[in-house]
Amino acid sequence: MYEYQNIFTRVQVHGPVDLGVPMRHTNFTRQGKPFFSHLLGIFGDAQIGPIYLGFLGVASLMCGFVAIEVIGLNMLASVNWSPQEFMKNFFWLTLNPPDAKYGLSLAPLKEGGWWQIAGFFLTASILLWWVRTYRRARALGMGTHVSYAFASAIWLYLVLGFIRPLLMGNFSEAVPFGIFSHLEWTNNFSVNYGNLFYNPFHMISIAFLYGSALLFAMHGATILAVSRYGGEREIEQIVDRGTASERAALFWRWTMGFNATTESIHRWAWWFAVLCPIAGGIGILLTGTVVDNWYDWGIKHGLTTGAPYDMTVPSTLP
Ligand code: 07D
Ligand code: 07D
Repeated sequence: MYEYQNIFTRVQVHGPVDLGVPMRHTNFTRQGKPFFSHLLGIFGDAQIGPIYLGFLGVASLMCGFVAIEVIGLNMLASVNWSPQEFMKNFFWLTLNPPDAKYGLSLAPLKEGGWWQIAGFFLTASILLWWVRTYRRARALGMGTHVSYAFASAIWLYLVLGFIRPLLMGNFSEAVPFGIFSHLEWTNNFSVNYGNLFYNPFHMISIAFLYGSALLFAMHGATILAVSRYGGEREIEQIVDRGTASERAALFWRWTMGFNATTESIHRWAWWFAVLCPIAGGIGILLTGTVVDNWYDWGIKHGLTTGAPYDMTVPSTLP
């Protein structure tokens, strides 16, 4: 009865390798001889491969490789080509966008030109990968929900690194490539534009971020809780009474009066996840273009009076 109360998937059923459905309308085949991995089977499906790379996959990986190479070699150059220093300082190393004086023009390589080249290839890689998700979904006769979810993240990425800098007339507005430098950029962005907390689209984005975590926890927990009745094998369950699916639904109807359905919970999850970067992208796009200072905006629209909070201990206390 308690065998399912484990953080990992415990049962690994092995059959012959599954080659998947036949492929239509393609010049490419799937690569690699499929094999099983017990270790990976603990986390997911034990069968590895075959993988479909195709033209778009190869093109995307090549562009991604060029981007990482340009970023990595610039970082290595910044520590005098010392591999030890590179490893030691990796989190602090950065490839920065051009200086403000270059506006939207091509900058000399060492003054942001490399950043522009890396940005071009990273973006090409991400967009090619997007088309790949779309085409693979279509080839399998699926909907394109994954592609459109990915597109929402790409929207925020493009706003941060391309669309907003275009509107501001300056690539110096864009995000640097670096672990801690991109955090500093995020902090500076908020400070320079009067604290992002007062940006209503940042608020909406946060609500969907937190909401996504909550929904993910509720859904994951519910399905695990009925996996002892085979609840993760949804399809056989949906129409019958007394099944895992019905218990899962009744649990929420009894605890909060309302329950999602096995279909609608995934629509909730999709919309919460997708609306996080969509709202975020709108918030970033408005910053510096329409609103220069979110704190002043907050005062004007009654979000805050502007009076500083007194965080000191009141003097009446002992
Ligand atoms: C778990 C899926 C796997 C993805 C992972 C990330 C790289 C970068 C670096 C070549 C959830 C792989 C990382 C490929 C390699 C170089 C130099 C997704 C999962 C594991 N951030 N951010 C991180 C990116 C922005 C912010 C971590 C990317 C904005 C804050 C990682 C982008 C702003 C914090 C990272 C991007 C912002 C982070 C963990 C692009 C506002 C953290 C990410 C392309 C949104 C956290 C040191 C993660 C951290 C963190 C990657 C954009 C803010 C390095 C690729 C500009 C406040 N970001 N980020 O798990 O620990 O995501 O930073 O837009 O605290 Mg970031
Ligand atoms: C980055 C989408 C792009 C990623 C793509 C992936 C690869 C790697 C991987 C090979 C994440 C490409 C992947 C290349 C391949 C492998 C493994 C999505 C990305 C396409 N904030 N804030 C948000 C909170 C503050 C600031 C969003 C909280 C401060 C800025 C989110 C707090 C200041 C920006 C959020 C807080 C500040 C944001 C991000 C609390 C800093 C943004 C949503 C509790 C001092 C971004 C409108 C997201 C945004 C953003 C949360 C505080 C600055 C909801 C909880 C006040 C500048 N913040 N923030 O999905 O959209 O990101 O803002 O304090 O740009 Mg914030």
